[in-house]
Amino acid sequence: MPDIKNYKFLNDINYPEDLRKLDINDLPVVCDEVRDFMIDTITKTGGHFGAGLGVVELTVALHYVYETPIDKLIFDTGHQGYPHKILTGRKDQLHTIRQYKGLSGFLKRSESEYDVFGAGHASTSISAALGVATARDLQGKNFKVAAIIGDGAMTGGLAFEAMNNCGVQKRDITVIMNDNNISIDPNVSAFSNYFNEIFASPTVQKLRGEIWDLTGKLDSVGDRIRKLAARIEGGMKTIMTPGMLFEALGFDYFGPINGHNVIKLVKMLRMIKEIKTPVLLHIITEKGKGYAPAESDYRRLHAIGKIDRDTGKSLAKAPDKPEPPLYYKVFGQTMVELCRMNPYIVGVTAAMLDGTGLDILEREMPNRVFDVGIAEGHAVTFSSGMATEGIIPVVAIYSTFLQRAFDHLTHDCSLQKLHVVFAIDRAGLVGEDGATHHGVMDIVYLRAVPNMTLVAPKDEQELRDMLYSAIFDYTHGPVAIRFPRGKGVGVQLEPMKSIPYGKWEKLKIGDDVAILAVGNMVREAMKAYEILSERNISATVINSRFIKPLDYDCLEEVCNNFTTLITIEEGQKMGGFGTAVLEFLADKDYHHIRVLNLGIPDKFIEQGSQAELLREVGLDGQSIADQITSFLEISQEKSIDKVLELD
Ligand SMILES: Cc1ncc(C[n+]2csc(CCOP(=O)(O)OP(=O)(O)O)c2C)c(N)n1
Repeated sequence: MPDIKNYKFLNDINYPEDLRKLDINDLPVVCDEVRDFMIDTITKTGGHFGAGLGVVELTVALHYVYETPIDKLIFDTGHQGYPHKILTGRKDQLHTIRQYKGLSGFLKRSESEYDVFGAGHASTSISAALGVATARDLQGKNFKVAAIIGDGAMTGGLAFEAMNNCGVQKRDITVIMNDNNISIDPNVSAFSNYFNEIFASPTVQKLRGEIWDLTGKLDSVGDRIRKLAARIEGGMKTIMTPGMLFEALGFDYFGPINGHNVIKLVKMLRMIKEIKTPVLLHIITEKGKGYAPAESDYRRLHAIGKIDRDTGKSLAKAPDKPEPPLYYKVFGQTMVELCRMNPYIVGVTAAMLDGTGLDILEREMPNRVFDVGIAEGHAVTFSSGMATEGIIPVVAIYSTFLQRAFDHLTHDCSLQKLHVVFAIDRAGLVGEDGATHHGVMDIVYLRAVPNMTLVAPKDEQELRDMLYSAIFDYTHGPVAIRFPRGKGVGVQLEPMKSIPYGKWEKLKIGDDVAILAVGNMVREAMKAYEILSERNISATVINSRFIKPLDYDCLEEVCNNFTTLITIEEGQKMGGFGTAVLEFLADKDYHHIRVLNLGIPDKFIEQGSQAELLREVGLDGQSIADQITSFLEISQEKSIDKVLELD
């Protein structure tokens, strides 16, 4: 464990009860210390950064006012949970965050009783909080429930569904909206535009100042002022808040207040805590607060690798030779080329402009990119609508987040055979973000959808070719292209060409075993091929780039020439590509063929580097070669046993 500085308060704060022993006037120093500790640790280890720095005061105030863990705090998304972890028994382990066997970068019930509800995907907190509040009331228990949600997460439909339901149920629940106007990229929502316009008004600025002063004096002047404050708040609602919206949803709205004034926050939270019906507290914060490089470059410092604390510059060593490009950058650049070829192509993202590489297209052709906010379901149905009118949408969504849009891609897109192209990035094990973010379900759920074509490139050039083919050739319905997080293979990029529909590619010809590998696993299969060759095992390696439809001709040929097949995919094994091959063998009565399916086992995989995790699940070249070797030995023993039985 690295040395922890000599802080005035933080060294003695291990749990919120330690915090609650302090005087309210000590809290600003506590906040400075929490912030300093977080900056010190995370600049050395890497991790989510800007969001946590922005909620230091809020987190301190919440744990000070609420009796956690009896009172329940439910943080949305979880990437802002670092100060919460520091205050809830995990300060000494913060340096392990996002590492193999270390702390999760998000909130996780199994990690701490203070993590009331696990998170990683956005917009769930209000739903979950309402569930907790309902369970409390059903059991006649007595505690407070607060959901903490960012303005970005507020753009997700689930947040609105939950707010709507809160208004009907009228339970004792508090929603704290942390408004920093930033999602990862600048937040895109009519809602946040509305706030911005309101806050720009001079009248509102003046009223805001007055209400802040009043709330600052609440403790000393007591009930009379509290009532006056409430009256002024009431008056302000109609002038300066989206009062109508929140009122219609059944919430009492308070704010906006300065989310970096911890003392005022405490006073406001104490007042709100007394209210027994749905309350929404709107606080204004700054992402990256207190760390100059993060304040000025919130995009880059949303999540960081190891950086120099003083300059904010990356400490990653520059590579000795040029490295292969990142898949998502190749995607973004290819989209520019494609959009230049055809005016009907557009890119669609759900709040991940930078992350998907569509920022590259946006810079070249801003009117050809649509960022719809954290709204994956909407992104898909919106794209389906465009497709009915002849636009060719390329929807770029990470595999893990596309899970949100399953009904949309089934009911709205595939059922109507609409030509929408899905660019499914971060498919496979993503590494440090862990279980909430691995993209390991998409093969399973996409191959079950009629009319869907599902492909996976073996390298970055094949990604380009697949995009080209999906847009110009495979026009009879939706096409999904899954590709991994990280660097390509390093092949020379060349002009795009068509890939024949439904055709696999033989890469190596051997006699002992046939390996059918999907996407990123082709690279590992080729490594395994080399190791197997040294063991005198000769393998055929096939780039099984079409997951749906399978290449039935090639599969037939393989079945007629081999008695041992290996399938490899970086996705859940249960119901995935390997299962598709087994279904084929069963349908065609190829009972003599022994199959080894390699993929992700039936459990959630935690965080670590991609290499560590591939090793853990046996999907790196070495492990693949070892598993094939022992499988072949077993096969051989079995066939000898069979011969003996016959004798
Ligand atoms: C369903 C889903 N889509 C996308 C993401 C990726 N994502 C992580 S944080 C984030 C922005 C959240 O913005 P906000 O709620 O305002 O929190 P802030 O970081 O500004 O504190 C996004 C889009 C996600 N976590 N979940």
